[in-house]
Amino acid sequence: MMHLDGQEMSGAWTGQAFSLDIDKVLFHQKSKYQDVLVLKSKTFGNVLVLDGVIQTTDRDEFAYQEMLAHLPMFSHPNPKNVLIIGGGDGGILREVLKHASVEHVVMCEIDEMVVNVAKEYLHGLSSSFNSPKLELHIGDGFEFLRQRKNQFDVIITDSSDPIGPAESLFGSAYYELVFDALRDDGVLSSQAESIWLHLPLITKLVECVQKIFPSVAYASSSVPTYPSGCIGYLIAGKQKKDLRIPLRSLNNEQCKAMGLQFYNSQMHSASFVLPNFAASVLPPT
Ligand code: SPD
Repeated sequence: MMHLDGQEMSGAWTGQAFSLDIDKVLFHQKSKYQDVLVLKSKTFGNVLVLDGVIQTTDRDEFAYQEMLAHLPMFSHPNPKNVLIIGGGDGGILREVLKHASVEHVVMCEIDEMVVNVAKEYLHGLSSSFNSPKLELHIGDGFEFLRQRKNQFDVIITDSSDPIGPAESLFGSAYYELVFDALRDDGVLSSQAESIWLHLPLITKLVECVQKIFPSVAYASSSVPTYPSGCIGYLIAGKQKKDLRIPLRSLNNEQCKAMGLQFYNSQMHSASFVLPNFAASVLPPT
């Protein structure tokens, strides 16, 4: 639970707490689904906290948004139709729209309050909500997927942790729906927790997705304000291929033109290289 004094504690990472020096509370209300809090911090800008857990901060948001979005986008030959499940702060949308091939982005976010506070307090993240390419649905991502078959090139699950509204997005029933909603060469990415804290959960997730998708890989990157300072990304494809090698490489100029502060082609491949303590536990991919 993120206390108003800036301490983040949770049963999902017992015995440790991350803390931020807080200037003031900008917004605090209970939505239909969760506790929604926006803080102004002294050194990380504005901070979005859902059910007591930091979701994003102005200062380090680009690391997570760029990796979760561009790992699958650069693993697809020509992504035109993209679905974002969750992602209500708008950061993944912003990154997906940097790809000129993208024609249409559907976002299904369960909690309208998250979209509204992002528009009000997280301007860097929410800058793309007025894109004519966006079709925004407020509703349950799991239910939304039931009606979509063979429609998307890339599906990105930008969820909170698997306690609360995002719980249904971590099981095999969800990944079967994602499989059906993707086209034949479709690729997915999902927020997949931290190797320092959640190896049993990640193992279960990888094993479950390997039963459904022929290609699966697990990447990880640093994000200072996530628990233990890192977070993982599950990537899977409907065709057998090496997801570690991006299909399009970027030079420095192209990275600059896309406004990329974290993702580059070397980072793409490197993020799948895991330290021994994690690689020896996770199923081989
Ligand atoms: N432990 C927190 C994980 C949060 C991941 N989702 C963040 C949403 C940012 N767009």
